[in-house]
Amino acid sequence: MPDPVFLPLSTYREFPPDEMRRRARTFRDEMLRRRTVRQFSSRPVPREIIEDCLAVAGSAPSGANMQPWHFVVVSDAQIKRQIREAAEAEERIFYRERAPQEWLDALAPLGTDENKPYLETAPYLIAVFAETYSLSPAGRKVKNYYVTESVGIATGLLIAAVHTAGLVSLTHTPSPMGFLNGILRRPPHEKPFLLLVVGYPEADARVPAISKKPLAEIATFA
Ligand code: IYR
Repeated sequence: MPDPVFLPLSTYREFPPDEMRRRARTFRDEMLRRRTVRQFSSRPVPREIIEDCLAVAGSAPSGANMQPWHFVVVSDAQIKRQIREAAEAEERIFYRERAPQEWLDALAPLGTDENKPYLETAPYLIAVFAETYSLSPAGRKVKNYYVTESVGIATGLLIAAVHTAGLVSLTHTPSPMGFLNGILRRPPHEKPFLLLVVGYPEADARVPAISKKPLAEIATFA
């Protein structure tokens, strides 16, 4: 093994405490405005916006820096239709047969059902894949570590970037979603992680009356 190479931490910026407070608060307020949306406009979104958001996702920390993710950005109407049809087929079975009553009860406040028109309406579907292993340039299998954690973090950053850009997203998890490998021609060692629907909200979009837990409920200071 070659010796590790270290470089100066040239990208770090320290801020005076007041500015740090202001920045943390500003980001908090910005992120607390984020809502998951299920009514999308078909208004187009420039591809560069999506590229920048994906670069943010790709900046995520990952196990041994393996970056075990792959993002497929779908804007083609035919592929979107194929994805909608396959997702709705799975969801029909989910809502009518697979989901236990307890799960259906938990979903009731969201008002979701098997119809997923946004999979065709929204300008972009970003399919996030998790690479169970990577391939070296020579085509050899390289083990990945903490794949779920890594891809989850990258997806979180992607959602934050999309929101910061002024767009909305929906984390959609048709279950099972193996059909994405077929439609998007991804190899079997790439597991579909979720589908992020991205675009502008419909002009009269409505969101469920749900809220986030307060800080005291989600955090403890020891
Ligand atoms: N995948 C289904 C059901 C669903 C499940 C959970 I957990 C949600 O938070 C929302 C929906 C669907 O997309 O409708």
